[in-house]
Amino acid sequence: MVRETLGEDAVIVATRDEKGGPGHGGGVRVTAAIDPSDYNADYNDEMFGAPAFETHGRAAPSAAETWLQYDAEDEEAAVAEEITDAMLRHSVPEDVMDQILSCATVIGFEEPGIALIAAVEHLFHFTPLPTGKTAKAIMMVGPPGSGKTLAVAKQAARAVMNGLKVGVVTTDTVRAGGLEQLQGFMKLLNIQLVKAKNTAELQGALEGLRGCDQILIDTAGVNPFNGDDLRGLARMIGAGAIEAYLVLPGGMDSEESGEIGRVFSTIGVHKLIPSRVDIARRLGGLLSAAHHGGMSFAEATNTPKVADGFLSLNPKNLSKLLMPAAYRDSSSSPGRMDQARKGARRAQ
Ligand SMILES: Nc1nc2c(ncn2[C@@H]2O[C@H](COP(=O)(O)OP(=O)(O)OP(=O)(O)O)[C@@H](O)[C@H]2O)c(=O)[nH]1
Ligand SMILES: [Mg+2]
Repeated sequence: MVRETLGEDAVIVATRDEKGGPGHGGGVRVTAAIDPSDYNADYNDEMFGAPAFETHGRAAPSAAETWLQYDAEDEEAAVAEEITDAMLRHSVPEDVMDQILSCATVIGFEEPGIALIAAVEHLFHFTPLPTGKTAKAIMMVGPPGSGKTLAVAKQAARAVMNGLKVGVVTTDTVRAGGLEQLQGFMKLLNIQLVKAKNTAELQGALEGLRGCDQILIDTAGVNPFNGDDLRGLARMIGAGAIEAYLVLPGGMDSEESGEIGRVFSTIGVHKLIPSRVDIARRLGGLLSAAHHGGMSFAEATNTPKVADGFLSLNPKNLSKLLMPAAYRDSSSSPGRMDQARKGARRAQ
């Protein structure tokens, strides 16, 4: 019925059972939307008259009240609408948006902020970078210029501050300037930088740093769509006990980021460090990378300064990045967080 009324591109944003409807003691309220660019004026206006109002980029017909209702008071629809707006602003790809929306709708909170936290908690995983001694070396990988070296420096600085013995290796030995940049950071931290230009040298370096609490590995940027680059990196990851983290900037095209996430996951990268979230207006690409690569969010970088460290990521922080307005008044009420957690579990 929605398609008949609004055209093929209409989407159902929310549905709700209504008590006391005509005939059978109940009914279903459906809230649907279309993009204004998809609105077929001739077709729709002929049937229902021109749209009575526009709601943040979506139009709804005015005369479909018999079965299709838009009610500004309808909290559930308002929740779905606010989350939809945020997802559209961040260019979240449709498949991820659908999952977030249906999850938020199933959970059924009255507040968009809480519903989004619950949906994010249900759909994504979060594994912060280790802050203590680790059995596996931490390797930063990703496309050129994504923020790998800065992430290594931030992690090294934090580990040194925590009193850990840190070893740092770089496999980025060819590119002009690559080495000097990290060497500069490491000098400040009083860490000797070890160079490894191939898998055998990396194995030797890991062996030599066995006594360290944490070993960090910086790598050269790779083209995710180049088989040789990818195979070379896969060999490096397989050189020893290594956990690889994909460092990927926000603000990239969502489809592109999703594909990059998927490609890196095929070579055993299952953790994601979003970078440059301070200079990105659209974070949909990061959700897409995590979703399509089956990756867990580690921590993010949101400053170019080593000493500022990472931005921790959890369902609440990520939701705040996506929809800041929803959290301005609600601060961090622990009761609400519990509610969101229960909701996420219910959805499971
Ligand atoms: N504002 C801001 N700048 C960042 C962030 N992460 C990285 N940068 C900057 O982005 C640039 C590239 O960062 P690098 O850490 O050198 O990136 P990379 O992945 O090591 O680059 P390649 O080794 O060339 O592949 C540097 O100027 C960083 O300071 C961030 O979270 N916020
Ligand atoms: Mg680098």
